[in-house]
Amino acid sequence: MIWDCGRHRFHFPRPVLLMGIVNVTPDSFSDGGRYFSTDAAVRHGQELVAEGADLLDIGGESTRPGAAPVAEAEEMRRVLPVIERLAREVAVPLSIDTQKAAVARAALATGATIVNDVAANRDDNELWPVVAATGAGYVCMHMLGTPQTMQREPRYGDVVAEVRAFFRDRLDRLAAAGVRPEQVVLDPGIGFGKTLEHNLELLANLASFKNLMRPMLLGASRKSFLGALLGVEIEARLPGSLACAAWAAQAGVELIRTHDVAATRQTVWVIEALNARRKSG
Ligand code: HH2
Repeated sequence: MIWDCGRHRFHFPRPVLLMGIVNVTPDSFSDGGRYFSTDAAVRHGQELVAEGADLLDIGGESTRPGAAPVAEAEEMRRVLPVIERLAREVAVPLSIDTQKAAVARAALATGATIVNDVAANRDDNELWPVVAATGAGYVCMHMLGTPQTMQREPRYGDVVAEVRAFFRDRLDRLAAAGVRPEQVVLDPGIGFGKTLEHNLELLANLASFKNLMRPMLLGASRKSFLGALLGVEIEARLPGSLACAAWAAQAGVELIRTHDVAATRQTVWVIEALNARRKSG
């Protein structure tokens, strides 16, 4: 399997790819405000690469439940200088975490090669022509509703079946919009319109998305379902986040989005070293 992201290309199977998170926001749920200046964000990106990040995901708008939407010009003001500098200073592919076509277009022109779309559930998805025209990589994430509405009593009949049907539908629509399947990575969107039970069901059944024949991305890092499950605040969610990373790596997930690259790198290395020595039968 291949993932094409502009001038970068990944071949699978290969060791799990770690996507390090660079939030250039004042209000992100776990690290809001810490990397809000361009300098701090760039430095953080460099540190994550030194820790072993294979990609960086740069976002200028928080998607936490109830987050205030950010105007297009402000989002660009936050992320473009960071992307411009990181594109010069690190060798790994850069992803833009945005819901806006204009921000995606500008980010790709500035040095990003992947669009991370948490709003892939929108019917009027204006990002797709941008992704088709540029050949960028595309992360297609499942969300129920919008960040403003998603945690208001989310309901599913069978969350795993519904997310799988969503992926199938989006792969068809993306192809119709001119986005090649090789550009697409699928993400079940942990915490985006899901209860604790929904998140656990999705995690427990990650392997059931494998037959869609596209790489999978998982973002569970420090998320509130871990707080609900374990009764711990954000600063104490690393062990739970690493358990999810180990579980995902074992289930064959190709990309893990994380705030804690060094610790996640160690975790997946152990899983990979053990899998490489497993005797069949
Ligand atoms: N989670 C967050 C943001 N973007 N993108 C993908 N593809 N998958 C995810 O699970 C995902 C995502 C939320 O995490 P974070 O960026 O730390 O917080 P915030 O949105 O508050 O900035």
